[in-house]
Amino acid sequence: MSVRPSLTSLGLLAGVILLGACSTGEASRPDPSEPAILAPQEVVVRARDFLFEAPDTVFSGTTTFRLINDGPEFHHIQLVRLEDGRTLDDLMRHLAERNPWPAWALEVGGPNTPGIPGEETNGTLELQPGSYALLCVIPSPDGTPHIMKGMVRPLTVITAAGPTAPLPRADVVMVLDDYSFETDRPITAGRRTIRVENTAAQPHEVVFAKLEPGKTAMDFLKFMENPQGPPPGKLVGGTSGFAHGVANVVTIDFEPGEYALLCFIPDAGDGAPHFMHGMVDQITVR
Ligand SMILES: [Cu+2]
Repeated sequence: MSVRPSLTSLGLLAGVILLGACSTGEASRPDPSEPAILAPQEVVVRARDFLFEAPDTVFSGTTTFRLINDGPEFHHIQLVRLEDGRTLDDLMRHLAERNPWPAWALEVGGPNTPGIPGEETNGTLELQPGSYALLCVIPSPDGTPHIMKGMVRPLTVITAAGPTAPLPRADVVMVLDDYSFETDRPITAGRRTIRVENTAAQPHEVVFAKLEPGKTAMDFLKFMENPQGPPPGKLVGGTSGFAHGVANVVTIDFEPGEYALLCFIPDAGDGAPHFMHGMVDQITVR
């Protein structure tokens, strides 16, 4: 089946810091005159070859997905919002008939794969009430995307009763475009929260890989194509593909060193992964 660009993407991502609830230590009564400190809803998803363990229904509003990968293959959550009353069955039928990716399945991101099975990544985004699907479009070594091995799961989002949290405050804002990653300031060592936006018409993602000393982003890409010898880097987090107008917030523990930034989304024009169009970058974290 012809899975469109983001379906052959390899996404990745890491931990998100939540707004912690304020603890007074005393059994004090909430003061209605003070605004409540709201934390995002947290949804834990476990992935393994080849399925998701996840709730069927969650509330709308700001939601942190924590993805734990039990492996052994890499797995991410490519979240899509199904519009116009469409269902996951509709999407799978549409793709099985080799149609192009439908406009009614909007990519909204989600955490990309933890670097090593057993590790965890996070991604925070705003969910609107409606019908969603969790997909894993990372390919197996045999080239078959996991979505074709049954790694799909529906998710129903119902309206939250009260107010919901804002997106977590970001240390750095990153803007994705055709075909670039721009940040408003350098990413420094430590646990950093990054708000990622997409200003392009087509979906993009950002995948972070911590490079081994002396290795480059190109070394990492070559290894992904043909894994031989010791890995030149390690996937540490990022977003899955998301459309224009969507924001994802990710938190990653950055160590000093070199990092590769990668987008694997297939191009809307020629189908080549975006890194082939130059959407690959290397940054130094100090
Ligand atoms: Cu891209």
